[in-house]
Amino acid sequence: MAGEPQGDCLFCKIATGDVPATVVRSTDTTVAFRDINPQAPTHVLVIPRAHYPDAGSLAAAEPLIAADVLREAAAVAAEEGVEGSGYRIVFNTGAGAGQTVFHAHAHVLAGRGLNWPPG
Ligand code: IU
Repeated sequence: MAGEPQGDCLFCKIATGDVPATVVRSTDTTVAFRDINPQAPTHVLVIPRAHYPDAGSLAAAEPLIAADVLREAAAVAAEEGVEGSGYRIVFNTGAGAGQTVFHAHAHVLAGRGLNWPPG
């Protein structure tokens, strides 16, 4: 069923605590944890606890939880002290765009120059 945990999904296991991660924030609907392979001094992932393969399918099925993910991304930036210098929220969607984990997640990136357009 849509949103249900998937046994083979790493981020579902991080959400339940079955796989360890460096969690920085947690709510009833979301978990934020440090990326294992950081691409910037601040690199935190925000995931919904519910399993959807990407941000678009999450927003279509659970718009309030999609909003929770965005609110938590901003809260991470505030906690990391990067609001003033700026930060980027990225949702890679599809393998062609670099998505490798098919459980919706926002990357929160900050702490270095962030070029535009992104690579
Ligand atoms: P992507 O947008 O699907 O490519 O992002 C997946 C991210 O998940 C990527 O930045 C990985 O470094 C990160 N990650 C992680 O933090 N912990 C893990 O065990 C695995 C991937 I696998």
